[in-house]
Amino acid sequence: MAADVKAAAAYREYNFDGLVGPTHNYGGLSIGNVASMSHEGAVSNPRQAALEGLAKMRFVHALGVGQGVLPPHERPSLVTLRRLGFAGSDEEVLIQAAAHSDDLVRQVSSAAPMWVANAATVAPSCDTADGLMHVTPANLSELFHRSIEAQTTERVMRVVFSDASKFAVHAPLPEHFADEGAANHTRLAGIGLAAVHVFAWGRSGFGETPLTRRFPARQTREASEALARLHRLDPERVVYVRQHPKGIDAGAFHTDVLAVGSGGLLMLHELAFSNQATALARMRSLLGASLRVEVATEAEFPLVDAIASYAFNSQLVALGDGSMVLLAPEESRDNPRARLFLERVASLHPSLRRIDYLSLRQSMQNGGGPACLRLRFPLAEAEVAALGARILFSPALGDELEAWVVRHYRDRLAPADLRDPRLARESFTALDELTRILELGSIYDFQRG
Ligand code: SUG
Repeated sequence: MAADVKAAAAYREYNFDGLVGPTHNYGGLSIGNVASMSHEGAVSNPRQAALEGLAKMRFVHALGVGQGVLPPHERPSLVTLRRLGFAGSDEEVLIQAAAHSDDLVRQVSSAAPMWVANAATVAPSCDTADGLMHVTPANLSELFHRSIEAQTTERVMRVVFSDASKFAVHAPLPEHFADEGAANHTRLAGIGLAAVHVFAWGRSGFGETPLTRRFPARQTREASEALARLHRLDPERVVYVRQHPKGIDAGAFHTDVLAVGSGGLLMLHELAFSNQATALARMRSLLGASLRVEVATEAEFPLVDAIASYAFNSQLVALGDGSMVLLAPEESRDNPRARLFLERVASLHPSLRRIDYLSLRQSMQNGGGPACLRLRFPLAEAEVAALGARILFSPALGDELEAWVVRHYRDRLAPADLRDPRLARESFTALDELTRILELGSIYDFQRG
């Protein structure tokens, strides 16, 4: 283990962000996600959404932090409609589905794959028993519009992490083991100590009376346990913790709505986890003094403000010199309680060099903040060299992607527009071109005949 710990210093964190797709819209599809529910039916601006996401990637890259990009999925998902019995040409399939149910068309048109914190769970090779980096695409089986993401995610992961001597890409878990990916997983690491993996879950998959009253819990405990096993993590350095039912009922459908951690710093709300004191004691016993924990009490920072502002959905990014920057959504600058809390944490941690506030309004209105838009991969240099496709961000790639967005994306989309076969055609044309820009090959069903 000591050798592994030493090697961990040679790893660099890459944040892979999901590119927003051309059908970004407000479908009101996510029960328990307050922003999604309250923006149902609003007119969206897919072009602005994608440009906001690219501006974030550019910003993080300019900080000297590793940055990658993951593609949107094809939407509308005609392959899903065909599985449901709609037949004929692409146009006929969509028209028939629209005549049958507007709701179904919204479900298969969501651009939700942009929130790649839910795409998969990752274990870096320095933490695994076989020395491979492990990644498991999330089945997202709790909500229909997200359950149709896993197959494309797996295809993308198999292109990017194709080198089997370095990477293990697993199949998504069986659907009953509802899994929402890295949004419920935190890797903490102190200096000179092996990392600790914290897996949070909201319910058991096997016959438990729900503890939440208002909203469903998404992640199952059994999925978290399976991920730790599949990823060959040291069971002694895994901590399981239950999402607090009160937090879920207030709108914290994923752990990253009430907690964020990186390296030796963990920030969380007192209602993030139900057995919080025990879980924190275990983390402290594993990481010793190198773990710093900042808890916001309900009195200091009420749940309602935490969820509206998404302050805990900030990204904590490590700079090369060991200091960190906190990337928060603008909504937490504008919420006085959120801002005070973040400033308090920064004042106590000199290594937290600054707080930057990012404009991500389009994504935020669907409940997706900075942390939702990214999936973290700590990678060794040789692993970076082995990545497939052209997915590492550079200013030149950013320019190309921005021009591509401006060429193809609409600046106004109402839910009724999703019925329009022209939107589907525009999207597929754009995505076909994107696979050439990102050198991904034929990952989409419409390219595979
Ligand atoms: O699964 N919203 C996503 C937001 C995911 C946020 N991710 C993290 N917390 N990591 C969800 O609820 C809304 C789609 C709509 O309503 O149109 C949506 O799917």
